[in-house]
Amino acid sequence: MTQGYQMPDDFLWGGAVAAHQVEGGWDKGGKGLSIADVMRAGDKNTARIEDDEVLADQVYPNHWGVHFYDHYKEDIKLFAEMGMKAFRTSIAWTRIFPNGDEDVPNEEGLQFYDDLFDELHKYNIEPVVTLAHFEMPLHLVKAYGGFSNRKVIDFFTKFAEVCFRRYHNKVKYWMTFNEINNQTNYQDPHPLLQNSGLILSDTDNWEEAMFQAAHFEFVASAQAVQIAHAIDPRLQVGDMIAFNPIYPLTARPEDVLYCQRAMNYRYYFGDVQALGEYPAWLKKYWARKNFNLDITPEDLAIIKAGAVDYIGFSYYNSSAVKYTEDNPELDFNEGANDVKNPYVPRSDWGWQIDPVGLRYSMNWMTARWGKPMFIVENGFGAYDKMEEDGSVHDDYRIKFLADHLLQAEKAVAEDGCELLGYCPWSAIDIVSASTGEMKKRYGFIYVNADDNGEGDFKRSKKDSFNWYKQVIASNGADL
Ligand code: BGP
Repeated sequence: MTQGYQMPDDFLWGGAVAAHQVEGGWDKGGKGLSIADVMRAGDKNTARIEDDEVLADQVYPNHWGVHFYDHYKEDIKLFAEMGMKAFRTSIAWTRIFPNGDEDVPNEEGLQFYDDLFDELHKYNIEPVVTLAHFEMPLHLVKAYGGFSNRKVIDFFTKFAEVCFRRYHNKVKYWMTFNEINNQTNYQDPHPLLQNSGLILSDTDNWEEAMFQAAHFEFVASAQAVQIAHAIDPRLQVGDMIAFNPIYPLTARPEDVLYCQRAMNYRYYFGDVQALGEYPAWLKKYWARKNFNLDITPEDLAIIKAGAVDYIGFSYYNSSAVKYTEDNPELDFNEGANDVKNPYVPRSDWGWQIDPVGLRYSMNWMTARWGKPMFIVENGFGAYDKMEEDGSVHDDYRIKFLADHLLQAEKAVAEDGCELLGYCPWSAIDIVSASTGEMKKRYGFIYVNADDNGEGDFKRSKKDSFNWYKQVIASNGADL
């Protein structure tokens, strides 16, 4: 056992999932089709394949998830047994507005989340809710082009307002867009996975399209923050940033400068959402690239007035970069300058495992944004093996989580960073977002199902279940 630090008394120990990866019930309760519902499974380490409709002969893992839609009571009971004080999930936009552009929300969808939040409160578990976790209504993508279209701001803010009004007495902690900065990966072949619903084949300049869509999301997010505060000043609305620190491979000044630029590029999202302003370097960058973005003075005023209350972030890995001669302007150049860091190991999916990077990241964010933080994802995707007697010995996951938690606790106890809570990914095994696999498991609770949705979906406690129970009971001291 590792000796950790006790966290503050009101620390939110929890677990996280996202609606589309856990619920299933894709066509139940009046739900519409979301972009997640047309994503087929990929192979290991490959992106999922997006269709623009559901094809009869294909497999779509999000259609069943892990049947949480029908089994959430059983699962929440297990979360309570672990002692969880918080549970992060998302509201599937298409349960509330099946197409995204209706005038009236779907009551059956609203009722589902009322019941879910009530069930959590029965056990004193605080819901932590993301509004858009890779779940845009497919209709908004096909009919409007997703967030490339300014009109989609209004559809999102209407959805947000309906949720805040309905649930403000049940949900205090909100986030607007999950991992909003992951769209810097848009050259990857899975654009629909992200929140903005951009279809890259329709654009000849992916980068300009990305900046434009991100801008409309910033406006939508900042408006949502203001709406939440007007409805109920107790509400806390965060952004959600995928944080993986980028290191320079060496002390060569060009490597260090390149690294700084890569960090600026990847985390300007946090600058805009936390500080309410675009950084100066970015305006120069757009000018140099001749980008012509639709950004009005009114938009900038909304962004300024809608800064977030806290920084929600996911942390899985770190990366390293190296200057290359073919990039003399030191422009951010996705992938091309990424290199292996010789000092950190990698997971079976190639993700670099770096607990110390979490402490570094928390200090970096504190210095840059000066807001409380909330770790809303951190976890280890691995192949788990169920033994004959039903046990799962996931000591590698326990080690990963203990190592990371220790660093997070040091950031709080020794460095003075403010951390609201810790919701590791994932509370229970779910469908992988990037590959659609079930065999890439993250949970404390094993779900007996395979990549094709075969199995009885029975829940079993892994060793990490009991470990996390002890962590929570000791308030972080026994890791
Ligand atoms: C984040 C997402 C989650 C999640 C997690 C693990 O990017 O917010 O939805 O799934 O990463 O990723 P994966 O499932 O691809 O292993």
